[in-house]
This record gives sequence, structure tokens and C-alpha cells, in this order.
Amino acid sequence: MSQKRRTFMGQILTGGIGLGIGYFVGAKKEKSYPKDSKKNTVSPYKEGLAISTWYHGIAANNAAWGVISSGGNAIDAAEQGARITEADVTGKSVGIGGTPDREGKVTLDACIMDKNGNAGSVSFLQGIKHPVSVARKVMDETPHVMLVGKGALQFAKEKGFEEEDLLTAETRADYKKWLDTSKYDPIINIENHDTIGLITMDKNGDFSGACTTSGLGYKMHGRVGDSPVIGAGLFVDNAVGAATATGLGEAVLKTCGTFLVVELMRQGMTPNDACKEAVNRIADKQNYENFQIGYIAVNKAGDVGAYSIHPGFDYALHKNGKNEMHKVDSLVK
Ligand code: SD4
Repeated sequence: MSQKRRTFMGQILTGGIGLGIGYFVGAKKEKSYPKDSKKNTVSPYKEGLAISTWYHGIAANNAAWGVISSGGNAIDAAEQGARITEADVTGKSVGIGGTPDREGKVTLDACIMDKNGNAGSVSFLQGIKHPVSVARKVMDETPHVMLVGKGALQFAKEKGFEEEDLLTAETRADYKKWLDTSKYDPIINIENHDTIGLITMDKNGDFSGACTTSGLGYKMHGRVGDSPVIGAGLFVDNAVGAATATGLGEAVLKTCGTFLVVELMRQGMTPNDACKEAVNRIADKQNYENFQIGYIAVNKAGDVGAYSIHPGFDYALHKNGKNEMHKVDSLVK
């Protein structure tokens, strides 16, 4: 209820005392906001699911499912799933083995959000292979939402995370090769896979999500993308649904992408239509020929949807006993 409306209701209630206290007290109770939103959080879907971006999502979903199937909660499932991708040295877009920036530094972005709307995030974090778990600690153990750079690293070390070299022999060699041209060309994932965004729903029908990345390869030092930004790379509203994004973060940031997807679902759109509309908002204003965006979303009924700008985007879905890849429809055919 808006402040204006609340004041208006207050005036009615005060003015109405002379008309009959019982009636107005009753009316106020009926309008009680917490009661309404609690009602909304009950999901008819009680089987649980995990959905995540790109092929690396299969392994992440499996880990998340391990938590959900044993009765664990969505937030633990999201964190455990995302950690699998972060720890995979062969993945060049997340955690250890992530592609460095133009200074040769691996700088990581991640966030996590739970069913109560709590959120934690780290960005421009170096030397820690599990940024999602640092983000979880920011959420659980600080009064803040985001920590960045040196402050995020200091916090991580205080919490017992070990600093390590996140470059691998392969990414070091790739970087040396890149230095030959030093071409700064933010074309992203039309061909290659990238960031993991993971949405989990536990057997209570409650949502959580996580998003973690090394971001755009050879980006400017200090560049932060959409992935650690709540409402851009990830948004969860347990009364409505959840969404996560992959692709060129700047385009998602400029449109508050995942917040938009969830708000569109709140207005009654299917997850698929909401993702499509969020992609269209980007296409309306931005020159999208050379970059990819992919959204995935789930609503409270457990229906999933996805949409991308270009062909090639897919997601992994663990639902009804199967963990499978799904191709996504796109704006450009
Ligand atoms: C970023 N959104 O840093 C991330 C990169 C990504 O698929 O998702 N790529 O812009």
C-alpha cells in the first residue's frame, strides 16, 4: 500500500470512528498487507525444481537437486549449485579459470537472493574462487547488500576464505595471445557459453537464486556487469517468481532486466512472455545485432520460460525427475 493510500486509509479510519468503530476496525484487519502477501507465497507446486543458464547448468542443477530432494531449502540449493560451476577450472566464464580483464586480473561478480527478499552480493572480487558463498555471507552476516573490490576481499578473508590464483595455464596463455591485439570488443556469448544464473524452488514451493560470473572477457579493469546487481542479473520475489540473466550485462543493467521480468509475471504474464517482453525492451532502444541476452524465469506455479536475442541460448532444467537441456526461442531467428 502506498504512503499516500496509507494516509488516506488512516484518515478514513479516524474519520469513521463516529460512524461505527467495529466496522472500521474490521476493515483495517482485512486490508492487512502482511496477511495478504503471506497468502501469496503459498505455491501449488511442491515438487521442487532447479533451472540454470547454459550447459554448465546440468551439473549445477544436480548439486542443487541434491539439497532440494533431501528436504533442504532453496537458498542452500542455489549456493551449492553455483559453487559447482565456480569450482570448474575448465569453465572460462565463472570462478576459477574465468577469463581475466585487460590487465590480466580475474575479477568476479556474484549475488544471491532468498525467499524473504534478503540479498547479498560481491563484485570486482579477486582471488576468491567462490564469490557466491562470500555473497551469502554478506547477506547472512552483515547489514549490507553489496561489497566490492578490496573491501569484499577483506571481508572474505575475515570469514576464512582462502586467497588463490584464479588464472589457469590455459587462461594465462589465452591472455598472452589476446595481448597481441588487445582488441576490446564486447561481443558476448553468441557462440560461447557464459555466466551461471540459477533459480531453485524447494519442496515448500519457496524460491531462491544465485548468479555468478567472471564477466565479460578482457573487460576494463573495474568493470562490473549485471550479475551481482539485484534486479539486473537476478531477482526473486517469493510471492511471484524469479528470473536470472546472461549476456552483455550493460544491456541488462540499463533495463533492470530481471526485476522487469518478475514484475511482468506479477501482472499476469507467463514466464515465457515476460522474458520475451524484457528482451523486446532491450531491442527497442539498443543496437542488439552484436550481443546476446538470455533470460530464464519461473513463476509460483512452477512454470518456466526463457527468451533470448540471438539463437544459441539454452538452459538446464531439473524438473519432474529429469535434468535436461532446453533450446530457447529468440528474437533474431
Ligand atoms: C556480464 N552478464 O558480466 C555477465 C556476463 C554473462 O553470459 O552473463 N555472460 O555482463
